[in-house]
Amino acid sequence: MSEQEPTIAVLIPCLNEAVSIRKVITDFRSELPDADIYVFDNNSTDDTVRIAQEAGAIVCQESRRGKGYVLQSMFQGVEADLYVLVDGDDTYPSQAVHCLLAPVRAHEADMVVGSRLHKGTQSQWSPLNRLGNWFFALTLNRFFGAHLTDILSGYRAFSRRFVKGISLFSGGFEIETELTIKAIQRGYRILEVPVDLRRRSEGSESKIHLARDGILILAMIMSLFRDYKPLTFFGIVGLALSFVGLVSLLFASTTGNWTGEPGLWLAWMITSILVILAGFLAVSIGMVLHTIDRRFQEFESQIWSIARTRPNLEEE
Ligand SMILES: Nc1nc2c(ncn2[C@@H]2O[C@H](COP(=O)(O)OP(=O)(O)OP(=O)(O)O)[C@@H](O)[C@H]2O)c(=O)[nH]1
Ligand SMILES: [Mg+2]
Repeated sequence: MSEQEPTIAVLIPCLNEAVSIRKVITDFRSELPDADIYVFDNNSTDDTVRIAQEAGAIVCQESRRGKGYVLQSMFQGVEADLYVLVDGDDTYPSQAVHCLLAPVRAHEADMVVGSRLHKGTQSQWSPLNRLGNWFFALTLNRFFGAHLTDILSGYRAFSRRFVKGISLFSGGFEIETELTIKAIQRGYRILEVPVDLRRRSEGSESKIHLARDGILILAMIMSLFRDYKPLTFFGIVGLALSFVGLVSLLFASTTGNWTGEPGLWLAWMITSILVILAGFLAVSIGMVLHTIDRRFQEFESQIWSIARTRPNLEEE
């Protein structure tokens, strides 16, 4: 374990945030004077880059457009002991950074999330944003057995073990969902601390498109549910199909040929049987994927125990 003070990197994804970026950098500099502050830009067309450089941030460019790609680059490219992720739109309170970092410093958590919906918070939401966040948190909690209040927060602190150990593939705003689900599934310790969200300043524009990004977030929850819980996913689909097929078959066989057309009645019976078989097939696929998944988990855990013996991947 290192005797020295841990190094801290503040990571700020930024796209056209000239209105607020100077304040965000200055605020975090005064809270964490020794931290390195990185601004990851995506060819902003305003003065974001110039202002960030003037304010003393290390500015990096990401050619692939999207917050998800930017986070992937940050996690791969930035070296530190502790990491803070925060938006460049000055909607999160910099003073809360110590509460976010404390559990990671104390090795009590791998990811601390600044929750805008935690009990006691007074976040300034639009009603649609509040509803969307509540709905996605509820869906994710149901599917993955978690008890989180804010799965989409852009204000987080991470351990190095987390940042270098997690693999992310999302390109856009579904990245926080991927981050949260993978953290749950891989057994990382997640903590939430309350933070109050502020409104964006006058003249600063949101980059999120509620309908498009909402669909991407929901699709991310569903696809990771299928990947990480295949037996439950395909089991539900399979049982539903078998039930529908069975009801249809019972109806057709008990009422006789109500159509008057022998060909149509036969087609109905055959379709019902095929639907039942499709249900059985779905359950079988779920069982096979579940077994493969379990073997992969063992394989991954063995890889980690080998990796931990190498000094640069050792746990702090
Ligand atoms: N580099 C980069 N940053 C991005 C991109 N899209 C969004 N961001 C940044 O990611 C952060 C979050 O984006 P926001 O538009 O604030 O999204 P949000 O916080 O979910 O929504 P609002 O705060 O309500 O607007 C901001 O700092 C954006 O500038 C992108 O494509 N590239
Ligand atoms: Mg924001």
